[in-house]
Amino acid sequence: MTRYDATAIEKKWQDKWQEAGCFVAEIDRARPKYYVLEMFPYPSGRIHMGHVRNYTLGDVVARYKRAQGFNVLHPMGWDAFGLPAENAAIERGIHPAEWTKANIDSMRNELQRMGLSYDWRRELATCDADYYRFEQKMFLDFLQAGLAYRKENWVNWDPVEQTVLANEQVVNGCGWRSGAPVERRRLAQWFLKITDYAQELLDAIQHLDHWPDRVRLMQHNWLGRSRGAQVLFPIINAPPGFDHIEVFTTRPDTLYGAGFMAIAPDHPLAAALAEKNPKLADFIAECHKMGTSEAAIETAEKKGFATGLSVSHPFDATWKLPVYVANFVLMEYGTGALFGCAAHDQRDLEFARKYDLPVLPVVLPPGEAAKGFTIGETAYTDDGILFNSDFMDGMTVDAAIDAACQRLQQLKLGGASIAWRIRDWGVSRQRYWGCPIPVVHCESCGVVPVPESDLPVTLPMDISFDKGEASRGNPLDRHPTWKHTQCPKCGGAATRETDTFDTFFESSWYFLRFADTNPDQAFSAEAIKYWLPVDQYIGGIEHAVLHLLYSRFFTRALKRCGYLELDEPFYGMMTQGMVCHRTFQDKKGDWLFPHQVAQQDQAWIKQADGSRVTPGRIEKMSKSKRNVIDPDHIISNYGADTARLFMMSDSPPVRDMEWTNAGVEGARRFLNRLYDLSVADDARPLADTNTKQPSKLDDPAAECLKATHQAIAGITEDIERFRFNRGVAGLHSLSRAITKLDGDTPASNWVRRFAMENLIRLLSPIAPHLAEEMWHNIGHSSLVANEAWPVADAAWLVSDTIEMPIQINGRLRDRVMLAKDTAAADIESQVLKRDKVIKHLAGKPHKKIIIVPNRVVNVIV
Ligand code: ANZ
Ligand code: ZN
Repeated sequence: MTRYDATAIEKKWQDKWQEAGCFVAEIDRARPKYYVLEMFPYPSGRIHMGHVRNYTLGDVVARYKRAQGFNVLHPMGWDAFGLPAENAAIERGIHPAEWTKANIDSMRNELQRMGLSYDWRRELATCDADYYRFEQKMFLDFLQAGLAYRKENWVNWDPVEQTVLANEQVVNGCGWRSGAPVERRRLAQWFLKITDYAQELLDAIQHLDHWPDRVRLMQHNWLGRSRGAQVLFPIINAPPGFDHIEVFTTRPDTLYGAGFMAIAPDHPLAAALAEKNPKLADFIAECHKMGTSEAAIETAEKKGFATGLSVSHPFDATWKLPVYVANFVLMEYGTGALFGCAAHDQRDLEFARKYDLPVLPVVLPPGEAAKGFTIGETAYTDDGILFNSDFMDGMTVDAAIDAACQRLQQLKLGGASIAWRIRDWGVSRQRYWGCPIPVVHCESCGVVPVPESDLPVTLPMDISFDKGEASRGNPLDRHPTWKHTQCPKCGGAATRETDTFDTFFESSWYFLRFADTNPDQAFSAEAIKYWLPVDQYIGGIEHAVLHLLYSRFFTRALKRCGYLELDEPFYGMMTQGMVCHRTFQDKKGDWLFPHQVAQQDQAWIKQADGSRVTPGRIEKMSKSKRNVIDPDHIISNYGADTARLFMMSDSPPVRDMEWTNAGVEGARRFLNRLYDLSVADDARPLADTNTKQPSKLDDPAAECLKATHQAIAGITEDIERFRFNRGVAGLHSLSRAITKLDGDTPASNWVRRFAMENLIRLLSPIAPHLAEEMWHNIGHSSLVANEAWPVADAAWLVSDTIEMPIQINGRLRDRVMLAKDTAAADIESQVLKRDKVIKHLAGKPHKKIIIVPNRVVNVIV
């Protein structure tokens, strides 16, 4: 067996594609467009197997669609702002820009070695001012449109790092890097009004038919629409400035089961009471030590502080309820206050037992008698019939909710209402390596937007990341001169905003920028109209909520500001599974890299000293457990095509896959076999490229021809449905059929060529370099990358095909393969289209066509 030289041929064909400009995309209204996009990477320095899988998936789709005749846009760029660059600066003294640029260069090189069909002219890095200048302008437009605002907010504050942490960066109440207990602080931050679009974003999920259901559900839950009621509880002994507490409830039906009121520690009423009550102030301070995330609040012990205040019940003014400040009430949800109904809410039940508050059941489970029904350790949260509830007695929960809302409205103490779980998007980060927020702060004018003509506001390059206390907090803020500027409005001294944007800001519109490389404009409406939406987006499930939701919002916000006419940016979405590998530990329990381990007999051993290795579970590749395989190593040893093929052959894209040595070896062996098939063999030659199909096929040739058409149909369907692993199995079958076809006859030689050419076309999206080499080996000077996708002849797909002789005036002139029992009308039209028939008719009209079913066709002239 020949071993083809992957390194040599892969580089050669990459250069040829480049020379021929195969993947350059330009607007061409004569062809349908197809925009395929993989989530762009953070330039961490090296690609990992997750990238290889993601980008191979996208490349297979892109190459396939191109062959199908689509005008394909397939771009790549870099999500280049972010924290790791600053950490590198702190740890290694290298400037974030330099570190990022070097990483981009090496990762670009790695991606190019994979032979991905990108239009590299459209490459972008979000840290370039030529990119972020446009988003500064967008932000100014958002400000003008009322879509961006500044507000004080509670944040997670890392006292060591001197920075705000996202909820996800708080682990067990401590900063993920510093390990210091997180504090809560009030900080003025910039927000984007995603809540304005909550209903629209929710409604539109319904129409995202080409998205995974799981992602749609996650977005649905993240938006978190709750229907319920808003209720006013008059305060009996109210401090000045307050007269009622407003709550949001999903269960107004349970109002007669109310046992207490609870308000958030950050509720204005709590703050007012704390001014005169030091114990309450202490309690609130303690609550603030807890993180702000929902998870932190869910898991913390429920605690309350009795304020001494009471409210009266909206349905019965003589009924008093005590008011608590409670650590489980979020200021950011609903109205920051709730009424507790212990019988029908588990959290309220625990709270009531702890503080000895009444437990009053008002919903009766089906089949229970009202008399003797009590609540033990579990609240009853299901449907039932109302009791102990005056005008609602006997109603179902749904009917009672409506009745309660009506009554509240009559009493002018509330009514039906909706609450959302989603909050406005806080985009401020106290970081250097991000896009500067283009506003200045002026003593006399307040917050003033930077005039458009002064954009971009660029980052200063002379920035210090010295170790030590001085390096904490935002280096931009400590820069000696950068922030000092003039107020654009009054000309007085002013300071620049030193917060930079959350990096999700950049990734919320990069797919729009890819459509247009114009240096003067973020993108033209025309380019967006042609290329967008992205037809197929591919990436990790970890972005199911934030990135995808922010992008959907951003597109709508840009529409409102007149940038484009588009609502949904991503028509099709695919989330790929993870690349996994077995984990290994040595005798000391240290993790080992797979390349340090060998398999001997039935056991695993350490290569260095033969000592025993304990194999662990098959898990997602991760540096911490060292179960990683370096893509570069695989590409150098086996070639990119092998890596690509193995990625596609193992399992369907949405599922996790296990990377194994045996799998890679198998992929490489298969490619070697295919290569061999393309090398000239005197005993099994290929017909010349322009040979016509022989009129008669012997059985083995017909069988191979049938296998070819079946492979074309099957693999096309598999790629359409992202069943790439099945498509690879189809390639295996076709290669077996070709191998089986022996002999040197006109029929076999013709079929052999036909089968080989189609095999190569079908292989080309997955193993594009080898496909080019094989195409060249069988005598073509064109590029398969430019070849059209084959179409199967339906006649060969039916399991029962027959060969029908065609006679013209009783003389045999041609033969045609037809499905058994093909309808007479179909036979007629197929026969009359055939070259030989047309030739023999010589322009004369036929008088009639006699068909003997499944036997013979006779055309009478
Ligand atoms: C009374 C009640 C009775 C409630 C009952 C539930 C069951 P969802 O469904 O997630 O929207 N709530 C309201 N505001 C809150 C806040 N700021 N922090 C914490 N909890 C709050 O949750 C709505 C329910 O969560 C509301 O309905 C309220 O408790 C509580 F048998 O009101 B309910
Ligand atoms: Zn001013």
